[in-house]
Amino acid sequence: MRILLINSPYQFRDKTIHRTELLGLEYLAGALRRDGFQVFIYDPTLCDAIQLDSGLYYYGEDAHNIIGKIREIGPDYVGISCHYSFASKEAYKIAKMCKEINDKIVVIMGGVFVSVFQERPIKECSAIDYCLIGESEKSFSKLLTELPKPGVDLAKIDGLIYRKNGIIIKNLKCDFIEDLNSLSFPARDLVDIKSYMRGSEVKKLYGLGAKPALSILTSRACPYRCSFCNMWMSHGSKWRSRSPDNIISEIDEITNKYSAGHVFIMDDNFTYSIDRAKSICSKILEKGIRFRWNTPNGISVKKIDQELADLMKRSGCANVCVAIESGSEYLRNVVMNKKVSNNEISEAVNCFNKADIPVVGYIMLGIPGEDNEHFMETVRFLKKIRLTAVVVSFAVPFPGTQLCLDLIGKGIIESGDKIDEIQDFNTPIYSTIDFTKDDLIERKKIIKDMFPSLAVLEKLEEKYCIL
Ligand code: B12
Ligand code: SF4
Repeated sequence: MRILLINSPYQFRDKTIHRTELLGLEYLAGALRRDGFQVFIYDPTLCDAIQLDSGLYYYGEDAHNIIGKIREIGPDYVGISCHYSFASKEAYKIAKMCKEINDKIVVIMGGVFVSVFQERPIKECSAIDYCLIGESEKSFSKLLTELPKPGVDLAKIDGLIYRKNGIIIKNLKCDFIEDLNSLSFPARDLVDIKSYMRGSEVKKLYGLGAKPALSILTSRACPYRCSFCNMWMSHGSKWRSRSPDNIISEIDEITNKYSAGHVFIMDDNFTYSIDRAKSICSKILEKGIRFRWNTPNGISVKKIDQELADLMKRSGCANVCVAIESGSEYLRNVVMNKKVSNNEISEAVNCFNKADIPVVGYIMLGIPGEDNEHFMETVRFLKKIRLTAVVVSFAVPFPGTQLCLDLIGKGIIESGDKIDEIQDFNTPIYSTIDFTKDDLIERKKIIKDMFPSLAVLEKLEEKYCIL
């Protein structure tokens, strides 16, 4: 059986190159290959963006090339990965192309967009045969094994969405992989890995600029439930970890076989277990693996101590991103449910400062209930702690989140479909009771102007990085 996994092209207003490897597809490919399937990965976004008449940029190859590639591979099954609303229309086009090429091709869609919107893609696109919710290494393999069997019972497949007699049926997603060490490493040999590594060089993503970079996941999921976060819909609510030895073997592979000099740790909550984080850093030192790393997805600052910060530094950490969100404890903890005090944040930032690790603070504006006094609390707090730079975002009401429910409750948005309006991340998609969209944009600028741009990280990397 030939399985083709395709990443969705997308349209976006920003002309930025986001080329980091697709860990989700590489993990799926690794799992399917181990289970005996012949797997191919195709990422049509690995080309220059084209400006459309609408002013948006199209990130993807043209239909002719995509059709040519699908024909060339001749798959029995096509798995389309779609993470974002702004990629969904292009994902549907690929599903239709598959059916036009050969209506026997079975089309399956997965990724964060499916995990969040669940039945919506299969309702909106008749060319999609199946959707799988959330982490899918096990469920995808099971689906491919079961489908050819006569009298197959689809009700057994975890997180599957399918049609039966014209009705759409959704199986609950319950089964998450407990032993992450049992997974194959991402199948980096099935993609043009150098293109992703070059992408990282070109974009100088996340302040790690000097060397080709790859990504790694040392754990999955996060047990917290911040009001704006929907990661539990993809990866569940139980934090699951790989063992330090398993992680070190992959880092060894990334740095030796693929010659990456930088590693992005993409976990949802890398520092959930401080002892585990220390043990990973100690193992890197013990094995003498030399590379630079950082945590662009942000880390939780609960329980950070000086020993961890020092170990991070010595093992090659070039900078950290910490999730602060707001200087108002009321907003951060009561409204956003983050449960992190200003004191914990200040102490963690101090530990990183002492270890000479530059710290980027993530700030969020547009949370319902935020007024000017809360905003000023944020400004005052940011003046008190020693951050190197900040990233300021506008809150996005992802369906399934408390934030989305709160905004619907207050009559600010009508439904979770509001995120369909996102075409860039510099424009808020709603006004709050206290702030218009322009007020929010102005406040973002006030905070950004308090700090140097992220480019400062590249200079600091060269100045401070010991490896
Ligand atoms: C790495 C990453 C990126 C990378 C690459 C993304 C990519 N295409 O893989 C970069 C830096 C480019 C990126 C950019 C953005 N990202 Co991003 N990113 C992530 C991050 C941190 C990790 C993704 C990952 O590798 N996960 C680990 C793998 C194992 O999980 P996975 O990808 O979900 O794949 C599993 C399942 O989804 C499923 N699956 C996936 N594909 C398929 C396909 C089929 C057929 C099947 C059956 C199953 C399936 O099985 C996989 C294996 O278990 C996630 C957060 C997260 N923890 O997932 C955010 C996340 C996906 N990003 C997000 C966002 C918003 C963005 C940006 C829009 C941010 C911005 N401000 O610009 C941009 C988008 C620009 C773009 N289109 O490139 C959101 C999406 C939110 C949503 N839709 O609800 C997330 C969830 C973070 C968040 N909570 O806000 N991102
Ligand atoms: S700590 Fe991060 S991953 Fe966990 S719920 Fe909050 S935002 Fe989501």
